[in-house]
Amino acid sequence: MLGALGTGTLPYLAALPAYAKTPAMAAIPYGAAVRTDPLYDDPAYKKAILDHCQIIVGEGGLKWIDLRPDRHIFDFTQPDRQLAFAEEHGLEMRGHTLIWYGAMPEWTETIASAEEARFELVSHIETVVGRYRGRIRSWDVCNEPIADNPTRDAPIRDSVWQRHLGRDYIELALRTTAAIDPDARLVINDYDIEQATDSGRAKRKAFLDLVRDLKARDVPLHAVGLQGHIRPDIPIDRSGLTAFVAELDAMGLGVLVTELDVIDDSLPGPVAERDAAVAAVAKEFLEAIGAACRPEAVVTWGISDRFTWVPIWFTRGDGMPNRPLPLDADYQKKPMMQVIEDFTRSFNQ
Ligand code: 9MR
Repeated sequence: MLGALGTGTLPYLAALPAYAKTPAMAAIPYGAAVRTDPLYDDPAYKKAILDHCQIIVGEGGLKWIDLRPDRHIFDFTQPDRQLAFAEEHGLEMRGHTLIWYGAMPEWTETIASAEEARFELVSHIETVVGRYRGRIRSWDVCNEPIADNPTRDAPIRDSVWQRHLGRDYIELALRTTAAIDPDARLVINDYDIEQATDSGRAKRKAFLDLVRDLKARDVPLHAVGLQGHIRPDIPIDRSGLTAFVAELDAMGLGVLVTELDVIDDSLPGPVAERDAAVAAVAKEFLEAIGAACRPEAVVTWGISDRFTWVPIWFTRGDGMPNRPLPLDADYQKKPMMQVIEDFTRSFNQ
C-alpha cells in the first residue's frame, strides 16, 4: 500500500509521531476528543476510549479560555490530567490548539499593538510547547485560520492575531513551535473544506494558497488537519476534496482527519435510519480523502453521543437527542464506528 502514500510524503516520515510511524504495516490510528472528568469518573467512558482509541485530544483544556483565565496565569490542570491518562495507557495525545480566533479570554481584547500581540503569541507557545516538549508530538498550531467566505483580498479570518500581525502570525506561530520542539509535527487545521459550495471551493483555494506560500518560504509545516464537522444537508465535493488532498500530498504534506462528526439536525428522526445516514456521509468523506492519500490519523470530535458539542448549535427540531458520533450514549457501537474501522484497516497491507 506504500504506493498510496505518494512519494511526496516519504521525506516527512521521519517526523511522524510514533503512532503513525509504520504506515505500510499498521491500520491508520483512530482517536477521539476527550473531556477530562469522565476519563477519571466514568468507567464506561474510560473503557470506550481504551477499547477504541490510539490517540486522544482534549476537547478543551489547551484553549486560551481554559489555560489563560488571566494574562499572568497558566492553568495546566486539564491538559496535565489528559496527558497523564494518555501516558498511563500508552495513547498519544495531540495538542489542540495553540493559536485560534475562538475561545479567547476577555483580557486578550486588550492586546493593543503588534508588539504586544507578538509577545503574547510567542510567550504562550514557548510556555505551552515547552512544558509538553517530547510528550505532545502533534500540534494544531493554527486552528481555523481561513475565513468562512474567503476572498482574494481577505483569505484569512479575523482574529486578535490577524488584526495586529496580519497573516504573518501563522508563520510566527509555526516557527516558534518548531524552535521550541523541533521534533513536533506541526498542523494547520480547518473546517468546511469538503463542501460542494462556492464558499467550500473558495476555502480550499485559500487553504492551498496559504500552504503553498508557507512551503515556498520553508516555514515548518508537516500536515493539514481536515476537521470534518460534516453537514449532510450540504453535499460533499468528492472530486474537489480528493484533488485538494492530492495537492497537499504532492507538496509532501500529511493529512489528518481531526474532528470528525456528522451534524444530524437535518436527518430523519428514526434512529436506525439516522445512524445509517450518519455512517454513509462519514464514509463518503473518508473515502474522498483516502482516494488521494493515507491519512495519518482519523480523530472524531468525541466518541459517544453522550458528550458532544453538536446540540449547542444544532439541536433537532423534533427534540430527539443528536447522534453525531461513532458510539451511542450507552457506548454501544453504531454503524459510523464500523465505517471508521473498515476505513482505517483498509490501509493495513
Ligand atoms: O467541542 C468544543 C466545545 O466543547 C467548546 O466549547 C468549543 C469552544 O471552545 O469548542 C468546541 O470544539 C471546536 C474545536 O475546538 C474547533 N473546531 C470546532 C469545534 C466544535 O465547535
